[in-house]
Amino acid sequence: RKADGVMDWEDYQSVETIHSWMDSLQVEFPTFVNVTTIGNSYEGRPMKLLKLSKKAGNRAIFVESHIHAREWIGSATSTWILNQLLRSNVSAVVDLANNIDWYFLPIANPDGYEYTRTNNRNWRKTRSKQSALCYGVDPNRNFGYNWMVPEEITGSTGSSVSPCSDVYSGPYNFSEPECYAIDRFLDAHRGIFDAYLALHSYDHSILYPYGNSRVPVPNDEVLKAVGDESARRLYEKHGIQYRVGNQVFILYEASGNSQDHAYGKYKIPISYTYEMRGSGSYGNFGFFLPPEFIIPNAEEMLEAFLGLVSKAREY
Ligand code: ING
Ligand code: ZN
Repeated sequence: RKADGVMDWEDYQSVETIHSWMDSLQVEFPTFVNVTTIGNSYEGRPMKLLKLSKKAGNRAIFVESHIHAREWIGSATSTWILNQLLRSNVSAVVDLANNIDWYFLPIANPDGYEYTRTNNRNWRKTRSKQSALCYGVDPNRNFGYNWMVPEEITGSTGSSVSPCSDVYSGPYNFSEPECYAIDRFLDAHRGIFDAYLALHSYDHSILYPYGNSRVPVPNDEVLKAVGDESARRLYEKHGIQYRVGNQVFILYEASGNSQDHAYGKYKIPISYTYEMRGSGSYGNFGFFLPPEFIIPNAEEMLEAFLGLVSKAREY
């Protein structure tokens, strides 16, 4: 183990360690790494975003991770992949780094993450005060597109109007500054993104819009084919089988999530939520995935990204 405050992937790292590591990358690679703060969390922590761009005119991919506080594997994985994009000599990875602009938001819910490190390991939401007794909104139910719109058949929004619920939608859409910051950033960068990837845990699945509808989206076949290739490449690394499909069919109804917002409002055509390790083959750890699984999970997710990009280039 390295000293506290030094970035590695043998353990989960604090918000501060991850953010200062991001800043150090900008110092190390000043010509192609740029770190900005796209907003502040409810408690005032920066929402740090890293842009990696090696070539003018590239299309771009947005990677959102760790929007749910207890899903620690999210930021551990996105930072590992980012590190590979910066340092790997593997030609397929170098190709990804050179020919795509990458925007990484490793910790989309910094208040929640810190709370899980200090108070309650099982916290999911943000940390905004919502009622006399209850805190937090589910940030993945707080986005504006189809916010609180029920699914046609079940009538379920997959969210709750109760401030004490773990899937509380919030008093209004974008009540949470974390979600609003993402929305403002996407609004200011319309038209540059071909893909929006949200990293969660745990289920071993690749989900796509809409979270409140079983009606196939116009490019459902593309999303299925690209997702299948991503899952195939992931499987080849360590043998974990991911399911691929519409969010409602694969998991459950969930309106107001970021994947739907990116797809529906900003017309980003490839929009997925990856539900990564925690269940199944390697033990039922749930959200509390031991740190020795960070690198295996990240390795297979890098393969998943390689598969996604190679297949998406056919369209
Ligand atoms: N699962 C996601 C959640 O927000 C999800 C599932 C994905 C819903 C994409 C909507 C869109 O509930 C976890 N584990 O957070
Ligand atoms: Zn989640």
